[in-house]
Amino acid sequence: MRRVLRLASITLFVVCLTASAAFAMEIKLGIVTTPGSAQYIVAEKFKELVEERSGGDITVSIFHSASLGNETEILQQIQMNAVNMGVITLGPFDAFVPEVKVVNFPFLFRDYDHVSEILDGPLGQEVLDALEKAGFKGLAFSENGFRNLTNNKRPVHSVEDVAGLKIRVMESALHKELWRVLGANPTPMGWPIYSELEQGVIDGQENPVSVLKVFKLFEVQKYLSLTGHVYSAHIDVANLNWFNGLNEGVQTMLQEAMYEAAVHQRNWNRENEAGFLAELEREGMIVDKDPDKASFRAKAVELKGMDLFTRDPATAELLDRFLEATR
Ligand code: EAX
Repeated sequence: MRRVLRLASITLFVVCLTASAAFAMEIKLGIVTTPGSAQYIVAEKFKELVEERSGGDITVSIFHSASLGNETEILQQIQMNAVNMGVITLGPFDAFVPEVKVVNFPFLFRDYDHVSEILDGPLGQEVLDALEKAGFKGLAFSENGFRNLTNNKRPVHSVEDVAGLKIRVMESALHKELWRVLGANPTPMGWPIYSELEQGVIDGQENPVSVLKVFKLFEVQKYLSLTGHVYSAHIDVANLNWFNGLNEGVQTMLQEAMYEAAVHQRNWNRENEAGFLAELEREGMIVDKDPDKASFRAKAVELKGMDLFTRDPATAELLDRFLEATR
């Protein structure tokens, strides 16, 4: 009987192997930005690793440059599994899962090492797990980096200089409230925003230096202040049911490949940031490298007591623990 069972299990093993060799799958992955961008670098590395590790059985198709719509629309398509995966800026996740916004709390992290320590640890994992409520499997955090203010009206050194500036913000309640509290006139808009800046529909915007460089915003923005007010992550996600329906070996492979792709991209961003900044200066941007961050911070902390963070108890509680851990 033992032998029969053993034989049966070997046969099963061989059948499974054969089945997996014949297994072919296309993963559709959506991003809003263009080749060369932070999100694209994650997507490209993920594709390379998955195709290599699956011996070509799994292919990854990258839908980029907003061919699927803006980031909110891509998230909706991932929820319906019309698209399986995405590398999406954290801002637009607000509307789907309130807790996620704690990562965008202003002046939360000291520097990039601090970011990795927290987001690769248990608190980061809690944020990824919270996404399941909205039907997303959170796989990893990649990044745009620390966001900085640019505008065409005047140099901004302290928060008083922000008064009345018409600033484009991401489609996120947190970003809108933040810029209102800082004294600006915030206008939520999806990405891209080059022509709105060029036409002067808005005075300014805020993004990490990699974005200013890759999207040539230096052509349409004069003043840059290194405010570093919000750490801008992407969350690398999949449709939860689709992901859970894959066999365990494939799940592990995808999870590992996405984490490695994310770390690869974060390193790219961090290693290149000083070079990008030098290029922005060469292109003629007037850079304030040491703005009065304390003046920004003093106003930005008001967000903690606002509806945005107090309305949902889980969000308020998670923010407290993030603030405690990053103090
Ligand atoms: O990745 O919308 C934004 O400002 C994002 O940072 C943009 O998608 C660049």
